[in-house]
Amino acid sequence: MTNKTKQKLIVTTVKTTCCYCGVGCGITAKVNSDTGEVIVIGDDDHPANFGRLCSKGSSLAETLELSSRLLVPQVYGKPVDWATALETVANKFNQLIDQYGPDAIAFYGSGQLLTEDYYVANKLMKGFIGSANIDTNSRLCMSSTVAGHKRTFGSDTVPACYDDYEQAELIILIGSNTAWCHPVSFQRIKAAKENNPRLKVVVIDPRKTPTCDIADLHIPVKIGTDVALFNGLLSYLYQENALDQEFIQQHTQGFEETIMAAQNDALNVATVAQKCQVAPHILETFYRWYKETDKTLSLYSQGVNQSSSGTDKVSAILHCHLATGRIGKPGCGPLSLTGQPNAMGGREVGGLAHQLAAHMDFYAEDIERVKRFWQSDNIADKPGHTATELFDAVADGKIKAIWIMATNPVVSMPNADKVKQALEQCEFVVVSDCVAHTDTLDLAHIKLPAAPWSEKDGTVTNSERRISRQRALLPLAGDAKPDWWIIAQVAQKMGFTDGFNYQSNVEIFREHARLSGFENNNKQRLRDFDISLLADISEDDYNNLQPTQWPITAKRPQGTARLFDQGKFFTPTEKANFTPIQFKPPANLPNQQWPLILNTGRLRDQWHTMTRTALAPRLNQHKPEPFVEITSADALDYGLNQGELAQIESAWGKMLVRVVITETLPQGVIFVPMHWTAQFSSQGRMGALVNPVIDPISKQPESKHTPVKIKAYDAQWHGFIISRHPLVLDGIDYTVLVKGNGYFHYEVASSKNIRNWQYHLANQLSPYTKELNWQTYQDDKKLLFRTACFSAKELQAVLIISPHSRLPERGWIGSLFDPLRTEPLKDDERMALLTGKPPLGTPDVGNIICACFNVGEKTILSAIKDGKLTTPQAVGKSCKAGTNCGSCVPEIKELLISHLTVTGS
Ligand SMILES: Nc1nc2c(c(=O)[nH]1)N[C@H]1C(S)=C(S)[C@@H](COP(=O)(O)OP(=O)(O)OC[C@H]3O[C@@H](n4cnc5c(=O)[nH]c(N)nc54)[C@H](O)[C@@H]3O)O[C@H]1N2
Ligand SMILES: Nc1nc2c(c(=O)[nH]1)N[C@H]1C(S)=C(S)[C@@H](COP(=O)(O)OP(=O)(O)OC[C@H]3O[C@@H](n4cnc5c(=O)[nH]c(N)nc54)[C@H](O)[C@@H]3O)O[C@H]1N2
Ligand code: SF4
Ligand SMILES: [Mo]
Repeated sequence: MTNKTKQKLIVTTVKTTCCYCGVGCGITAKVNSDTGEVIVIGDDDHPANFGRLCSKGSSLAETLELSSRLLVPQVYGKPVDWATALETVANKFNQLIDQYGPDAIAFYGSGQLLTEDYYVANKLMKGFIGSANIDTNSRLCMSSTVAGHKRTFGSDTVPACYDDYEQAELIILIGSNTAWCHPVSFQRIKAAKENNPRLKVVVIDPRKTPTCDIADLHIPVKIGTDVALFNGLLSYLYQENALDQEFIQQHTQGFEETIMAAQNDALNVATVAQKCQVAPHILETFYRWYKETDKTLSLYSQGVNQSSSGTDKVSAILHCHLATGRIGKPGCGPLSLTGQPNAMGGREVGGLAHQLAAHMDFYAEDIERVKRFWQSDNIADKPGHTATELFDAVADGKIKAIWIMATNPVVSMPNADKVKQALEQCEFVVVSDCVAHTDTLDLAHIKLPAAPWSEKDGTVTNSERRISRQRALLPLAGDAKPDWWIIAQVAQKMGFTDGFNYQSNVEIFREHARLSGFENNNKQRLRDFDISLLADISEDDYNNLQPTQWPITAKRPQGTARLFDQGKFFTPTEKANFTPIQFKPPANLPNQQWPLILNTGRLRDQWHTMTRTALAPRLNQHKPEPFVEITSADALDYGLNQGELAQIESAWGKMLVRVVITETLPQGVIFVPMHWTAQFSSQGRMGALVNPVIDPISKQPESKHTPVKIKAYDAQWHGFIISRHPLVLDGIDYTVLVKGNGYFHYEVASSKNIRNWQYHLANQLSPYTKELNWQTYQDDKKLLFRTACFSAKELQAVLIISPHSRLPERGWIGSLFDPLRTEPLKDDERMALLTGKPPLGTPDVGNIICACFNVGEKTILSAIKDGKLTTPQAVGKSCKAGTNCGSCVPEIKELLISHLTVTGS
């Protein structure tokens, strides 16, 4: 046999779906079943991405490591077999239910569960335990959209689809940093714009984000004022006679009251401009474009949802589409960009505490129907606690046991210190996760190892209602099990044997599909979610299921691209509802004590609480540290300097982060990324500060608006350590861990003096290597200390301490730890470690801008300078940056501009 045929036998190709954002990109994975090696590329045939992947998706293979995984069940800190773990959970749940009733138990799930997992969790809690105390992180994510959709359409329906990107002539991105958070959709819109010069893009965001790169107009609204903006638009269209009166008459109800309320709220551009703090001519331009363009698509995300007026913001956006009849037609409509890979699947199975299953509610007839379908006599008869209420009930001791699956609430919930305390005090905390340590898992009494992406298998639904398969690439590692299996086993051990006797995921999917069509024929209350055509799907067909948009029924066997094409909605009258709404400012306004507003959100290369993305060194180099963005005027007022540290405090908690001065924000607002946790930083967990105010209808927290104060942090010293081995750094005020290629990089700073660093380091490194030798430079007067330690000739760690934050470049020191490097350090490199300056001619790449090709800021800048480059295309040609996923092109443009500004050319 030749080498070539040998290779062929062991490499298999598996088509699956990305586990990150709601774009839901198809992936083609090549798996070497002998070595477990995986290569990931975009699936050319998948209609969500047609072969494209962003930096996160394309580095998925780099996250498939076992050393960080939770691989064995643990009960009170002891590794046990599955039978013991499952029985412990089931017995304790039963005991607590006997003692206190079913509402003493709660589940907290996530849009990162597969539909099959989610279905079983919801069925167990609502159908058999008999409580609706199951909510999910979707409460923090999409619940305002769910509430807005239901109030307006009678159903939680996303009417439009991605094909509309190419057909639209006006795309409005509201509270969405699409360039970083839905990068493949962003690239698709960018390409559509290049192909169709008529297509205009408007970005509505208080920050000037990288998404503004393709904006014809940026509207920097004041946080929380979108209702005024869209009420203003409705009034304007009305006054300009630009409404579709026929559509309003035939297909909607409640218009009169709504237009009155809108006029009251936002009669003219001047009023709106004042409320939104936007220049009137910017608003006028937007309103005019909206009036003139039939094919209008509104894409929106967390700047809309995460607000105490989130539901009203959604309604205000939908109203403008209904009033102009721009819905259910190609190239127009509202389309909420969902965050998580299965945010939509969670909504389908009723993962939120106020829903039942298959888009049913807690109406008597729904309860009765689901009860019959599940053949259970113990179904919940009322909604349960929503996320913030649920953790409050844990804190109050009303909930005695909680099972958290696929989410990290100690980081992501508002008032997260309270959530942490609640879990510390809770009698019984069960957590299912894939990694061994998270801020939440570390508080669990029972730890259950769940199968991650690459090992689990089932379905997910993306933003455009498209159901795709996630397929396992690798066998289950250690004792890890799929979430549906874990939940079904606990159910059976609790005594619910009949309803949970699933042998495989396809059985669950069939049941879910069957329920979607079950008695779905009441003309008064038809349900939009219907995939009944798949109710008897064979195992083979399930395994080969092609990405399809629901509804999927006998009438629509190929799925459905757009809904509401007939102007019929899922209300008893089949008419969509207008609801009179009025702008309300955020609940907690800044004041003398808390003068600034904290806005929070995402970075390009990290996913939420970093449990997966932080494993890929190249994803950590874009923004290695937690930081706060602040305007230069505010920085001056509060005595902050670029690159130094600042303490931010709210009425709820504190954090310590690096200062980044920028003019992309309005004055009075600061921005902090949501990603850092106690696993990666000593004081970077932003959830601790975030106010727990919620939208009264959707109960979604106002995560984008918390009053805070900020002050400079007075460090005695700053420094960093780059080490071949992980270290434990206790007692230092500021520590941040950045995983690099072959090394662990720690940023450190403290207000307390630390003596004898060498001794501490030697202690930490002793488990890994003996007989260290050191080279040290010390200047006690200048408080400078640099040391490098070696074992034989191999570099083990470098420590640099200084009284100020201007420290040597980390990039070139990190590169000395490259695992592929075999030769010992050269003399000039050793010397460089002492002087803190790289040897002459050493390329220092700077922060990574292009994660796909690992190209740093400094490399790009020198390419621009040396080649006199003026376009991103020329930069791409010169150093490849920006030529794969394209997510970094906005930053390359910024570098081009900054170079032009500096050189004045
Ligand atoms: N790289 C990356 N991508 C992700 C994720 C990730 O963790 N990392 N997470 C995924 C998930 S779960 C989600 S939900 C999505 C979120 O995707 P996005 O919603 O796009 O992301 P965010 O950064 O949370 O917030 C978007 C913007 O809302 C703006 N904003 C704040 N307040 C207001 C306001 O009052 N009005 C308006 N109009 N805008 C406002 C913020 O300034 C911010 O730029 O991203 C998904 N994609
Ligand atoms: N201030 C502020 N707070 C926010 C936001 C914000 O913008 N600002 N955004 C909110 C939003 S939109 C969201 S979606 C949340 C996200 O916040 P979280 O859901 O808390 O964050 P993740 O890091 O995604 O947590 C997922 C956990 O599940 C694990 N996991 C991954 N896959 C699986 C699996 O298949 N099974 C199991 N059992 N575990 C798995 C991961 O290791 C990780 O520990 O944060 C919310 N919180
Ligand atoms: S855009 Fe990126 S993160 Fe989102 S699904 Fe596609 S590859 Fe994954
Ligand atoms: Mo989300």
